[in-house]
Amino acid sequence: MTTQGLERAQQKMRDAGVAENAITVFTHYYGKLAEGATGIVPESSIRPVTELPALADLLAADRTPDTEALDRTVIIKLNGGLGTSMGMTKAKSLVPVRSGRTFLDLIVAQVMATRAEHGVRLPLILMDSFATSADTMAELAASPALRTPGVPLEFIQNQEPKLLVDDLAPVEWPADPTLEWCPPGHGDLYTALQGSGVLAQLLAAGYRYASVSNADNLGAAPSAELAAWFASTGAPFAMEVCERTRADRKGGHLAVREEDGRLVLREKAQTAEEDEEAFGDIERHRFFNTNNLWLDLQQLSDTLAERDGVLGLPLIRNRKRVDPTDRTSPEVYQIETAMGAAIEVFEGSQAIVVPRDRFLPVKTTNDLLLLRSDVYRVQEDGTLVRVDPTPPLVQLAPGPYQLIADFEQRFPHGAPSLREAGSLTVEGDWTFGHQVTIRGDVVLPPTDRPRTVPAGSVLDGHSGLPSDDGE
Ligand code: UPG
Repeated sequence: MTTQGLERAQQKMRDAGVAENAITVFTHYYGKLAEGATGIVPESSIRPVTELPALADLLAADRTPDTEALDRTVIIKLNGGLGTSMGMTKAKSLVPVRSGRTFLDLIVAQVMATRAEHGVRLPLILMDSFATSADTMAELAASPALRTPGVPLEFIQNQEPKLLVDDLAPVEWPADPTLEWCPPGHGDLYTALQGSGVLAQLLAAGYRYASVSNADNLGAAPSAELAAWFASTGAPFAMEVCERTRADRKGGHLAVREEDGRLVLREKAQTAEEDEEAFGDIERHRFFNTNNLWLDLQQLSDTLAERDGVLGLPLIRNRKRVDPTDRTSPEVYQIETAMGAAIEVFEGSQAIVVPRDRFLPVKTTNDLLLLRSDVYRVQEDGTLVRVDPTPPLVQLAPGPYQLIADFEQRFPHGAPSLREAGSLTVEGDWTFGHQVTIRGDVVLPPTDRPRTVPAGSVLDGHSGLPSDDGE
């Protein structure tokens, strides 16, 4: 039954023109899935990571970074996701962050500024998907100076068939055949780099290192210090981690595998129900993956060659409906892998604790509001500086604010001033007028009709409700 399912899936991939190395990788994971693998990493199989080197200490001990390593580095941004949790139909990186400048504009500014400062080549390459490529390339056409000779601006990640939970056959969904496919998660980076030929191209052009990060993390600016550190270690792979805080409920954490003492990454999706408490224990598992990674491209290429293109990252089995909006549609598995999980694959992988400002992810409209507010200042070089040492906690009601279009409508004049806020909790449907200021802890209560926070209001924890302008 499953052999037939596998053959049909492989054929479907060939017919769609998927690269052979991606079909080999898919076949590996299909085998794991058919054997009943769940990808779960039990708490009993790992122990906490207690000590790691910190960038801050290295810098204190060190000198001005040598820029030789940076000149052999390429910047890769993961840009394949659509921001579906924010209701987007294009890449999240195309959302305006500040003064009409998008994530992508700021990423380009960061790269150009670093090139100018250090006199380095520093190509920018995006890992796009079929869903994000056209829009992203259209936007980048406005920055011709970004191009680096001999290096493409993007490579496209693979796609694979969703598999029926019942018999692991590729699902058929004639109502919308595009829903029969899914991306294999960002662990596909390695397969896509190899299959697209970009890995070989970069090595041939004399590049040795890649600094990879999520396009939605504007904190991951190019770093000469980290490039120099990574090159000096000779390690094949390094992960930038941050100390977890109570706010970090999502994201994978680092651990040591009991069996062989290797560093491993455990994602939420790989945690058994009975281990959820341990997963969330930030004193036990102190470090989380920022998804800012450093790769030695030569060692990556050698390892891929040795293993027929299969790094063997741990599988993430994602159970969904073929049409996520239709609860009666068949249940499917999507086989995924996480890019950071490669930490366990390479002998001698490293992890380094970086300051929190290298991790500025935008996963929700709460994050976006904060980034758009006066809590952050945009610098000439495209980086964001936090002006307020303790940023407020923003919690917007999912109904009116979760989807980006609804969110934009309710903040037509941009974000309110949040510099003096402790927290902003919006429980109802409130539209914010021009130049609203939030101080202390403010809760806007549920509403029975859409309401307005009048222009120029100053709300503080004690002032009560804004006087509605009657809309
Ligand atoms: N992405 C792709 N292709 C995919 C899936 C995702 O390009 O197939 C991109 C996506 O556009 C985004 C980035 O990858 O820019 C991250 O994707 P996301 O789904 O937001 O990742 P998370 O689930 O947040 O988790 C990653 C790591 C986790 C880490 C966290 C930090 O897996 O270990 O803690 O990022 O934000």
